[in-house]
Amino acid sequence: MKFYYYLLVIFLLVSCGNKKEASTEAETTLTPAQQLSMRLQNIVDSGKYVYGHADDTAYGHTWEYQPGRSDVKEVAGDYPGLINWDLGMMELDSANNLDGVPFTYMANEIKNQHERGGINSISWHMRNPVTGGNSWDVSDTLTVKQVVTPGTEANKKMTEWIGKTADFIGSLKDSQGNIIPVVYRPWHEHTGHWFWWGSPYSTPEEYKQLWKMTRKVFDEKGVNNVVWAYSPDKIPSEELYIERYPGDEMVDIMGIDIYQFGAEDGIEAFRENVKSGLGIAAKVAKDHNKILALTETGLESLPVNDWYTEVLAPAIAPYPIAFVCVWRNAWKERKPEHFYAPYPGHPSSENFIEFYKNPKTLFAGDLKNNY
Ligand code: BMA
Repeated sequence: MKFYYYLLVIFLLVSCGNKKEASTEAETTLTPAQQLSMRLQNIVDSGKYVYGHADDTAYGHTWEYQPGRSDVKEVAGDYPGLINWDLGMMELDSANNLDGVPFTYMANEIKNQHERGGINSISWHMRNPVTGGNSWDVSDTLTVKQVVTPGTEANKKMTEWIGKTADFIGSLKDSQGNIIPVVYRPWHEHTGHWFWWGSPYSTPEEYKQLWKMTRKVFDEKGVNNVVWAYSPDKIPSEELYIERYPGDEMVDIMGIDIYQFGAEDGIEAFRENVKSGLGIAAKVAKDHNKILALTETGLESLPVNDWYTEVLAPAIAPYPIAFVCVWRNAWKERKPEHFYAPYPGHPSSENFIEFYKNPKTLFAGDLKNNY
């Protein structure tokens, strides 16, 4: 009897060992991007979502570039689960991005966020390659057409610009030299009128070409650490959500950007916009078998003290999002009213701690331990 028992133990040990080997092998054959996609899918399957904050560890309401600091951590005790970074001005070889963040600092903070278990996402407010203005320069309505027409100056310039972002993203590494996967969300809010790539200034086909040329450059360089996110601004219909969608082979995450404007008087419209916009995105994401996210949101200055628990959390609760990301907390010497997460002493702080304690919200520590 004892003999059979030992045999059974040996058999179990051997088969567990094999399984472990098999799964390690499977993990190593996945690209960094596939690993992050799986992680995001696991998060969705758990019924929880990651809380994100743009530029979180670069600066906050009362400070700039002090390693280790974060308004979110100083209020809630942990770093956000996701931090968004912006590559605007990288195209001009500037040392700092459009909001002043040095790209070397950014790369280091992406590493820190990754090593604490968190996720990074990246957006790109790039200049207008035809006028020389910024992303918001919509004075030339043919910019997109020129950019996507092979052989034009604008097309050459943009191909180079995309190459610079691909090199940066492809070079993001942790302390062990492993490539760090990121969510990348180029050409965002294209259903709005404020960026030169917005829908009034291009045909759907031209807009899709922007994506195609971007993917071509990244693929040719062999960049394999990008989970691609598509994120229109709020839209009234499924048709409009999909009208400029570049295709299932280009996109991993279907997102949407929806902000609240106004204080108490803006709550109802925000609820409606999330219900319709995120509802549409959720349906389309399901149909296309993609991950859903609320890629940008927020209420500037947080004039509604319980916004996080009474407005945001209930509005997004019905939808299977992987993450929700609020915009940045600008340093008060630059833009005093421009913040979306509370800082210590802000009247919303207590409420934010409640939001942090909500079992559905995931911060960096939760991700490190469980996902
Ligand atoms: C906007 C504002 C701007 C900023 C831009 C890119 O929403 O925050 O101040 O330059 O995003 O980050």
